[in-house]
Amino acid sequence: MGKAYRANNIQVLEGLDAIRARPGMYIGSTGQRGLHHLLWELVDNAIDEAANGFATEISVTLHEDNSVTVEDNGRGIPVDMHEALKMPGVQVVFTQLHAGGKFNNENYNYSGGLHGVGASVVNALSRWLEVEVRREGRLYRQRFESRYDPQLKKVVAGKPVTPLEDIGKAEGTGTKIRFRPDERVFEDIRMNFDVIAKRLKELAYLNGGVIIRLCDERIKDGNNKRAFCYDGGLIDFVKYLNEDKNPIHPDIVYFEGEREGVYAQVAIQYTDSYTESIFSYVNNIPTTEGGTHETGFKSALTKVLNDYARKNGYLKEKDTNLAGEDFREGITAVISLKMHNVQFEGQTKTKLGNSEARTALESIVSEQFGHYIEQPSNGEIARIVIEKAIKAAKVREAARKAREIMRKKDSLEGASLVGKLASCTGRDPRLNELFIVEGDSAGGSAKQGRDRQFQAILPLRGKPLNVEKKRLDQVLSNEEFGTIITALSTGIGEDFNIDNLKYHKVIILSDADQDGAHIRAILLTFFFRYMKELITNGHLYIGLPPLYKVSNGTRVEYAYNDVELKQLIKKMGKKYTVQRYKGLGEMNPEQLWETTMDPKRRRIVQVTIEDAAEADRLVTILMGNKVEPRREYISTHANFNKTDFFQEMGV
Ligand code: 0RA
Repeated sequence: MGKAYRANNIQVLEGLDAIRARPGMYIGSTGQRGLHHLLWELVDNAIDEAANGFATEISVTLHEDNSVTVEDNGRGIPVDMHEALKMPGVQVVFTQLHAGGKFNNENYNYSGGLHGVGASVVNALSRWLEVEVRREGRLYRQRFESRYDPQLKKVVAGKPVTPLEDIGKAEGTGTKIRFRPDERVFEDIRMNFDVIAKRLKELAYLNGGVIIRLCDERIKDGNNKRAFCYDGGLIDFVKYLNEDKNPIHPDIVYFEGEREGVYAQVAIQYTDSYTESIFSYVNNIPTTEGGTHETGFKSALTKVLNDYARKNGYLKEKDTNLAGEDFREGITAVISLKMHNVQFEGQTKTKLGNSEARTALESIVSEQFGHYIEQPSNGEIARIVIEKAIKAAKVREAARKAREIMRKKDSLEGASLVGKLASCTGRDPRLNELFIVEGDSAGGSAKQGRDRQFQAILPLRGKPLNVEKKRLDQVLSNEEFGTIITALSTGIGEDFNIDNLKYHKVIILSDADQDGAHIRAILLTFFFRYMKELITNGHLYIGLPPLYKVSNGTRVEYAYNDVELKQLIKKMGKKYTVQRYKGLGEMNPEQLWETTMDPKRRRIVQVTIEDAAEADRLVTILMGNKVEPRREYISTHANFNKTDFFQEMGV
């Protein structure tokens, strides 16, 4: 082995060791999320190969030993010698940080900073990794391991334990990578079938025509395989999102275009719903917080439709233009961008910041959608959309008046409008908490049991209005929601301003029964539809009350689930009594404080939106007009316990 080679090697190993020293910097965390990032990294590379027209099929296999295989039928990673590094291309890709063609440009932030960091990161954080490449009629293989070195007294990451070997003849081309996440790095190395299936399905929609397979060999009951392939791409995505809604025109509008290095695809279909469902992606990454591309899309959509409405007599000379939000009532749209030098901003780094994306979308949508709508055969769609918007504008005006009245009432009656609200004395919103409590009796206990310095209580009487079936003006004039909106001070919908939020923790507290689950679902739907930022900024929580009280004369303890109950009973000894709480109202103020409100002892779960498109679909199914899909959904997801419920809802 020559001197130069050794020198090279040392440098390489230091690179991978740096990844192991700070995994969080490369994959975000060493929990479930970070673990799955390893897989996304490899899937991204394969998708890239497919998106560029070199691969048609990608498969992911979860093995019994928790290793994972990602295979594609692309060109295969190059096997020839890298001149400067004096090692085969394959070895470069797996041992050099940021190696590989797509990382040559430092600013080419392909995927938002967390994944897209290179196959070398996967190697560094794996116990072992094996790669097979089929190219030019031959099969090649190389293996890497992360082993403990007793001399160095540490694990040396991702070291090649074989050279790249020519195994023999082979047909076709492609890359197959199998890796075992290292249990010395990750809290748990078991990947989640549902999480992976959901993301692969999304990728199949975003990359129309690519066949993506998933097989979980750890599942033995037969239902362990999925295959996704959507020749219609975004068109099929919109169809899927609207499956349980009522479209008001049969054809899905689709167009694509490229400007200033931004390639954009857009699919649109309107339904009779009152909500706006726009989902955008940049390089296959969801931009949940929107950004410049959505802004450009919206402004062009508004302009094209206003121009058309005026030209075709829907708007008279004296009429003012319709507002953007009017043209977006009932819209379902997916926007997918491919571009370089992506800048992500916002609280959760899911907001696109590139200004060229705004101008590109403005230009593409104006031209293509303008052209589409001008076709005489599309006059019917134009009429339907514009008439819906005119109706929406009228309702918006009514809602504005309702809001006006509420504001006046507000300033006149001050706190008495929120008469039911027991506010707190502290004035720092960052420290303050608002409990939205089911029922007057629980509300009463909460008011007495709380720490009034930072905890405010808002009791809800009966079931609130199901907002999914209502228009904004009806939501605003509803007493329960009116009170919540006033208490939070943020405004709602387009007026929503997170800076005015009076309580940085908003905690929903409902009973652990069917009714409580329904009330919680309605409240989640309300926040999801009208105050999404409350969720994306991490302010919304669900409080978990205990299910059982166990006492044995001397001690009283609480159990929050059946497993805990069993453990408690064991601990308590022979003589004990168990009380099952049927509702929050059964607890006295002290008990409610101890079990559910005291920050030191309570259990609360933060509500998050992992996948906005899926969350939207589920909210529609669970809260919308169509009864059949809901029945079906509930019967196929029979295990409807509390925690499952909001996981299932996707929020
Ligand atoms: C660099 C160059 C070439 C292919 C790839 C990378 C490649 C990487 C991965 C990772 C997973 N699957 C992949 N497939 C291909 C092409 C070199 C050439 O043939 O010209």
